[in-house]
Amino acid sequence: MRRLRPAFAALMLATVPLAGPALAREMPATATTAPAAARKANVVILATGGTIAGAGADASNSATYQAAKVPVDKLIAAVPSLNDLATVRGEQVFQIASESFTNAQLVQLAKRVSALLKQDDVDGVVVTHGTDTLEETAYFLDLVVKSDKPIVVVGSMRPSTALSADGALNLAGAVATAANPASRGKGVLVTMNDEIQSGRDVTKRVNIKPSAFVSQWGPLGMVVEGKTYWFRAPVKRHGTTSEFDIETIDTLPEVAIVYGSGNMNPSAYTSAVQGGAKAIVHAGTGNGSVAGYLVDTLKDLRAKGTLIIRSSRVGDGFVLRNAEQPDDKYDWVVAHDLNPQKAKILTAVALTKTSDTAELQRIFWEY
Ligand code: DAS
Repeated sequence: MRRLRPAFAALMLATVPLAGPALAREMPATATTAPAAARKANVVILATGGTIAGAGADASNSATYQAAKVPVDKLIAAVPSLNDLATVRGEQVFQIASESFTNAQLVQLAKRVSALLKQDDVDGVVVTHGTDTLEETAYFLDLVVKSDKPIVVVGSMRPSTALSADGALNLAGAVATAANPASRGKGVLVTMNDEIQSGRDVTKRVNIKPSAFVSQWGPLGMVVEGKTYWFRAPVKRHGTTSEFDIETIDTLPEVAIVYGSGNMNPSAYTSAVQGGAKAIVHAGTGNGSVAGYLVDTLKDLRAKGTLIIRSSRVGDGFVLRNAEQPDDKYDWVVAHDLNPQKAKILTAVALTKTSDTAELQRIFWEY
């Protein structure tokens, strides 16, 4: 084959759509292609703000910029190849940096997602979101939206104005994943940096690079050039197998996190309860350890009705029940492998149904 001059080859590549019919024709004969009659999936993009909607003053600004500036229609218009992947439309639910999310906004977003997925003409939902609390929103939706249709939460680590911005490709990956029937029943998904992560497991581990999002049990798969590749499926309850339903939840109880370190002050816990917390997630050192001089404070708070959940400030692993502390004796709960922020979400959801510690511990084992 005549060798193409590099510049011409680059031009050719630039005109190849990200995915869709052209790529399908080039797939090997063994690849399965959807029946010609199959319509493109209908995907709704719910925009909430964040860096993926951010804008900086200069292309060199990959970390200095303003989040939550670009409206959803511009996000969609910036990636024309989305229309090769699905029929998409956008709704601007919020325009905020995600560190500012409140429980009321979490509930409002989940109710909108639930309502859309009940519609026969909606095949999947993508939520564009800031990265700071993306993992909490993804887990919340995983717990309370009773649908097996794909829900994909996506953000970006660089604003669209920056060199090597990651938002457009992350959004394309999210739409491709939401449009693909193979994504059904896998719980809420997060597509960042070509990987498909479980909304339950994923966490933001680095604060300034595109590979920021990781799951200690590994990604579920990858999305590359508009196609999804799966290697794992979740085993924890979610969506239609969850006992929780956003249709029956209007508010979430207050849950506080107290971060463990040396030289703690018991007032961090008592003031959280005075501030309205119904439960405290102790982000303990190591295996959810509790300083000896704190034990009586936590026992006293438990005796007065506050739930105590032992998590860990350590990113990976899981807290063993009755190891560092006699949880059975103190009537405390362990967060298993959930980090403190995920444990806070599950505790708040669980408290909409029960405050029984045996039930809470069962819920932490199962979700
Ligand atoms: N402030 C961050 C947020 O909105 C920006 C981002 O990373 O999306 O979560």
